[in-house]
Amino acid sequence: MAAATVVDPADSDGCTGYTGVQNRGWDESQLRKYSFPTKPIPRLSHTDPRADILISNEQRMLLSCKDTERPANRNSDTGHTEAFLWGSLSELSGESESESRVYLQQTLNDTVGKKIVVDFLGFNWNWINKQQAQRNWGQLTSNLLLIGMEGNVTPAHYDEQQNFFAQIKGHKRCILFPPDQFECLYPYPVHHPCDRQSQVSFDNPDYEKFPNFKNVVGYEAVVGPGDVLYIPMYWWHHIESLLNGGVTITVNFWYKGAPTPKKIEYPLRAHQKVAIMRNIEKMLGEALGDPHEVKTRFHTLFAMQTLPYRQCTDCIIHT
Ligand SMILES: O=C(O)CCC(=O)C(=O)O
Repeated sequence: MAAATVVDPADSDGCTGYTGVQNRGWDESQLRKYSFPTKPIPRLSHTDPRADILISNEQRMLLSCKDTERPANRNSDTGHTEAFLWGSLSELSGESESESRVYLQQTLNDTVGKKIVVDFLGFNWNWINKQQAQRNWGQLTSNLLLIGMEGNVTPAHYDEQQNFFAQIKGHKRCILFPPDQFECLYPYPVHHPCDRQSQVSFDNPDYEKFPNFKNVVGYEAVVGPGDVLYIPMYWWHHIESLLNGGVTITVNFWYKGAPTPKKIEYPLRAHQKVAIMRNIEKMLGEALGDPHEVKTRFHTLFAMQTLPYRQCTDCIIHT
């Protein structure tokens, strides 16, 4: 079994992993324990030119942008904003005394309340608009407001959009995996309701069913108020609100990726291969008229790929 999560002080990019143990507002005991190793996600100031390079290369990175956004719980003159957020959360749960977990995930629009909208407008839009323009990303499709209880976990999944993940309150541990680890993470089929999510339970991995999970290596960071994590399109992410860390609040910014280049360059990149496989899976499901048949057809196809060519053609002729 692989070693437990490792957090090195610096990584190969030469950037600092964590900015120091003191005053970071959390400690290792608040992190869940997993069987796979991780490396730190580089942490840079949003004014550092190396940040631009990493984002351009679609590499995960954490921006310390204390002035990039003004968190909801800091911005209000009256302090009512936080109370308002709490109000929304307890209304949603309606059972604040019970054991059950609640996680409010609400698209930011003008129904969320004036104070939140005003806070949201205080974000450093110059910076983020510049990022969007420089990378030729498409439109900002949505912002999700996430208000969660301590210990909440969002299981590993990937999105087909670029994501700036802005932490407002509390701390979250984010473990990212690049698209080339697709084979280690065993996503559900595209027609499944859990499409884009890993089938592997991180708490109790079934290595018989998912043997390549033994090879998985993550990149991790704990984000706190004022941090913005760049989660590149197609990168897997597992996110947990720290144990005993109180309520967490995040706002993400989802952007459509840059348009596909007219001239495709080879070798293809890992995320392009994932996109191709998704399209094939979708098309096959539609053509067969039953997504459940996709698995059988794929098995037959792959079994044929492993046969010597002669045997393979015999098999076609005889059936
Ligand atoms: O913060 C979370 O719990 C999940 C957020 C997420 O998956 C995302 O922003 O894509």
